[in-house]
Amino acid sequence: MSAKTILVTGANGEIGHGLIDYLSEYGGFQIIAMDLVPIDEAVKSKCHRLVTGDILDPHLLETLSTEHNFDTIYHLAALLSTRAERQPTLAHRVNVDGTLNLLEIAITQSRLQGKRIKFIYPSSIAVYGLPDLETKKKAGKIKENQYLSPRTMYGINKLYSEQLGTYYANYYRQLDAHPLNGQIDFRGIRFPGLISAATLPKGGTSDFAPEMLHMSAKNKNYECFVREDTRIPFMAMPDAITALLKLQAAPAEKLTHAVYNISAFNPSALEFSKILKEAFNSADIKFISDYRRQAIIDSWPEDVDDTAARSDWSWEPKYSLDKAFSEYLIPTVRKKYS
Ligand code: AKB
Repeated sequence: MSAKTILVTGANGEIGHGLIDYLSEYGGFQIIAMDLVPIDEAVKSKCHRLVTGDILDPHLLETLSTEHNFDTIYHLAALLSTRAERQPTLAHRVNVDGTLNLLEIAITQSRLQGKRIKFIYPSSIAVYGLPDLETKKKAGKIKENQYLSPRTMYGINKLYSEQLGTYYANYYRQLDAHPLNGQIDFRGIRFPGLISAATLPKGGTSDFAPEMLHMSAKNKNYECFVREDTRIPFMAMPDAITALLKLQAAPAEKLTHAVYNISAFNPSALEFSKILKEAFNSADIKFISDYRRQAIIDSWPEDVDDTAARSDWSWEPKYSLDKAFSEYLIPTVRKKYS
């Protein structure tokens, strides 16, 4: 069987690295890795082709589309929540117009190949907007259709892009004599904060947890920018990669949603710091809340209800909180910085 060609945008990001590692280890895929800056050394050798370029450049995307037959597009490129607040118009261009360009390429590819193209999209808990802390506490695990009033440019971009994907999959050019809908198989996951032992995120607001981990492992002081009682859902990076692959592989007839919540654990920032202080005796973590970034995190849910993902495509995290720290995060960062 010939290798399936997979386009990965945002290949240098945290999810990009993990996904490329996994796909190349698993075998049977030709990975076309694309990023705004040259593809990192760590993943270079695992890809069939490296593309340095902008998802806002339709000419580049069209050229790529004439040169390859994509089976699946993992559209990972995005500006995360903190960076998007600082550069809102750029964020809108990258997060929305960039997604639109990729959806257009998926349509072109489906016409050229005469088949449905899978479009896998990482969305975020940032699509939710809880009005205040009391509501957040009371709401507990929230479902996919609740509290969809994002407060950030990034959350708005993600929610709208989910809807764009659903539109392209179901209603695109619906007035044409031969409408093109049904040619894209759009599937999304609303990720919680992700924690990788290998890489650090850039420009997110859930970054306090991975930063705390990496700074503690490096014996450096860390000033955490949220309050001790701050609680949002998190997940270990290997589970995030597994989730993308599982959703990609799920039979279409089993899917009841276009976009799914998934969750693994949700310690408070204080609980998180205690685990790290136990693992790294010299860890020095202070809580100095930045009220602006805190407000963003306070608008995100304490936890999400992932029942639909569990029942439709057997989502189940491998890493509970204890297991994530004892079997993945702590041993891997120790090795990384030793
Ligand atoms: C961010 O903090 O912006 C991201 C996210 C939760 O989507 N990590």
